[in-house]
Amino acid sequence: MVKHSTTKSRVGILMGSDSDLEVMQEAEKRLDYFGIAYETRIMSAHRTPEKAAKYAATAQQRGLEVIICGAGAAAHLAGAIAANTTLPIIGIPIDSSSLKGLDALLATVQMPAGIPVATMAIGKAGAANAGIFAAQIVGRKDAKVAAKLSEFKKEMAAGVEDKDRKHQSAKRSS
Ligand code: RP5
Repeated sequence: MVKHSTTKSRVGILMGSDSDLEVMQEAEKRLDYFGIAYETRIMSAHRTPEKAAKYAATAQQRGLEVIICGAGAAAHLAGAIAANTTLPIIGIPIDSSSLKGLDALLATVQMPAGIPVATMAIGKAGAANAGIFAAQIVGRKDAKVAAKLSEFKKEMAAGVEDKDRKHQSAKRSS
């Protein structure tokens, strides 16, 4: 599966298998919200190692600013991509195995010194945060994205205030 925007992609979203797609769509949704062009690709550190290495090695010259990698089980995708580029890499451990992502978390987070991977939480929350974190990186050079990030935080706070108001008034009327 390949998703191409009409404008040039600034973020790459990679996943080890199409079985990761439901989780990784949480990252896509956030990038859509912030209006950031991205491309989504399926490639694997184990099953298509040469393709993954080539993707990483050419990413910067193709205009990507950050790469999000999601993988489950013995998850080496984020580390393998980080090994072949100086772009910032965000890793998402996917809860696709019988160990429910704990294996992927340890494989993604325990990088040796010199090859950093910014590792998010396991599963959908991690994918959502990866999208937001990528926007924060892009937003350092893009005022429109930076403004949208501030707006996003305010909207989130307003949502919590609203829940609190509803909860208080439900308690009063019970
Ligand atoms: C990993 O193995 C993938 O990222 C996926 O989470 C997991 C299972 O892959 P499939 O067997 O569903 O293709 O490489």
